[in-house]
Amino acid sequence: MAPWLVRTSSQLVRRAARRLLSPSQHRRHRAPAPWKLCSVPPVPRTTSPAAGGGLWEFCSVRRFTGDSSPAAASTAEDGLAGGELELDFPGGKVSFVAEMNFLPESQKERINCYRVLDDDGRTVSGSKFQEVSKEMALKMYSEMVTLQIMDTIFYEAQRQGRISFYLTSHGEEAINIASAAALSIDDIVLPQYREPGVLLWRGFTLQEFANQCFGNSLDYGKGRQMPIHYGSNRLNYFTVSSPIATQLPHAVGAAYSLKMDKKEACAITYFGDGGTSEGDFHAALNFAAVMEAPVIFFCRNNGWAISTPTAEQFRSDGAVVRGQAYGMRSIRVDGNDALAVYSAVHIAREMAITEGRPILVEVTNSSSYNK
Ligand SMILES: Cc1ncc(C[n+]2csc(CCOP(=O)(O)OP(=O)(O)O)c2C)c(N)n1
Ligand SMILES: [Mg+2]
Repeated sequence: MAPWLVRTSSQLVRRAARRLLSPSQHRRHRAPAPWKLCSVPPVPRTTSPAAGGGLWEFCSVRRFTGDSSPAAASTAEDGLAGGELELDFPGGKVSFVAEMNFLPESQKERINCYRVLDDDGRTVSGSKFQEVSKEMALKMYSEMVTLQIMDTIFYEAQRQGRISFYLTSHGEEAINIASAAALSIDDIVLPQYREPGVLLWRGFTLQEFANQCFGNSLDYGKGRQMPIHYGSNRLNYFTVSSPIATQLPHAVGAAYSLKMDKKEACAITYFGDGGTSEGDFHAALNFAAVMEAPVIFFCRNNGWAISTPTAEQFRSDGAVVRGQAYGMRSIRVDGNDALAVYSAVHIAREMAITEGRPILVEVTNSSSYNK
């Protein structure tokens, strides 16, 4: 530490200790300074800037743990015993330590992945999940099959030159259908391009899909968009936009408006691992966390952004740890497991709406680029 800094901090400690020993003097020179020596144990922090706390609450306040007696104060004057100090810093208390610890670049173990079904479709013993009725399970299965067939037909139509562009959701059927099944129609969807199953689940007909892909007169966009850029006001589904990740900040705004209107609904935005490499991802997560917007960030991590593998996009443990870094509850889920995806989104939605907070769900999937 620079000598002047050592001097300054020990002067501050001494001055603070003197104030404690002489309350009248303390009152006379009530400091505008942000440093304050006070008695401990510190009262649980009840006010925050968000809850109406003043600027004072927002300042750094140095508290000594233990006794606030003169004896304790003189101990403080003798030197800074690292473990005995806490910094009351915006966001919570921070302990001082004597060691210099750099955070490691990653956790020892990677974040685990929630699953309910094993590779043979049997329930993993002890797994916790949301029950679905037989009718619901059948509808989910039948929509997954419909999505696969629709994809095959349109993909072949594109290969034959009948439509100019197409992308399939092969391998991501469970991600599409199970997440959609866990939502309510009032929830606003802001998609990327690999989630037509969400629209299918909400009642978009195969004819409506075809109208858009062929850009005919019945297409809601009147042929002004590339194929697969679906959208539906009726079904609360924002139109797919080509630039990756622009829908994320939009979703936060939409979610915040739902919160202001006290609606029993959330916004959900879908994006790929490639979307997490855009600045919009970071802006949106921070914006949502600070504004406490009821939005679900649903990341489909399939390992690739076209020809760029995730290893060349980021070095973090996927997207899930980045949710936590922005102060958001986050979970990693097996994207091939419809029951796990359904359960995670069901709970995420409940938490987002009842607690007014964003949630990040990262689903892993390794099959969509192998088709
Ligand atoms: C801002 C922007 N940059 C680049 C592109 C070109 N592009 C289209 S799809 C894509 C890959 C996206 O990968 P990911 O988000 O992981 O989605 P996936 O295709 O894997 O489902 C890219 C880079 C784009 N559409 N927008
Ligand atoms: Mg991807």
